[in-house]
Amino acid sequence: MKLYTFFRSSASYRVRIALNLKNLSYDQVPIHLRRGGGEQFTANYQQINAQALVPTLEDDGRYLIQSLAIIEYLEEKYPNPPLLPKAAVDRALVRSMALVIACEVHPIQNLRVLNYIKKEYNQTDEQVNRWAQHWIDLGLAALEQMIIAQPARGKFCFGNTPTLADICLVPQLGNARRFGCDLSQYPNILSIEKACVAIPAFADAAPEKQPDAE
Ligand SMILES: N[C@@H](CCC(=O)N[C@@H](CS)C(=O)NCC(=O)O)C(=O)O
Repeated sequence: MKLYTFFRSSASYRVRIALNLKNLSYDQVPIHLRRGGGEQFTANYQQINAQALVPTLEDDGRYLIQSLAIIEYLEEKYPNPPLLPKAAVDRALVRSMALVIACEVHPIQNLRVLNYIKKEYNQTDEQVNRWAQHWIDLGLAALEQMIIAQPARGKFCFGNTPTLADICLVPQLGNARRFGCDLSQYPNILSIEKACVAIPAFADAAPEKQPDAE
């Protein structure tokens, strides 16, 4: 398998964690999101990812996009270790936690959205950062409550093994720090992060450990 990735991309980071948790080997193809106006916009890359976003996973000559679709694909093809719990209701809960990050938070603090706000609406870096902080905080506050309220409290977002929810959470915390969010308001999230980064699959997927890290 080949993963088209950027070290600092949190969506790519999710897929790296999932591949590592499932002990799957893969090659990385770095796509630099800023260099030369952004390598994601080259015609070659847009042929495999019409959205001009990373990640893309190449497997058996097929190109898969959207990190959650890629992770669900890996889950179906390589079910062990599972990244979702067994009961349908628990799976829905874990997916909902993942989607708080992947649908409500991440898309509106993404590079192209921030660039658009900055240029089209003449916002300063500080104003753009405040926008990102606002949406990240709203999502993390909800997630902290969901973690406290859920029936399978354990070391991770759900229970005592990492799931799709943790895979989305950890990369988002990196973004949150980059935008200067105060994470001390989320003690449960922070303790889950600590449990996650103690696992090599998470630690090895970190941006600073990637071959294209700067
Ligand atoms: N929902 C997509 C999001 C992908 C995404 O937004 N990727 C970002 C990096 S984390 C990107 O490629 N940004 C490039 C840009 O904004 O131009 C997924 O989960 O794969």
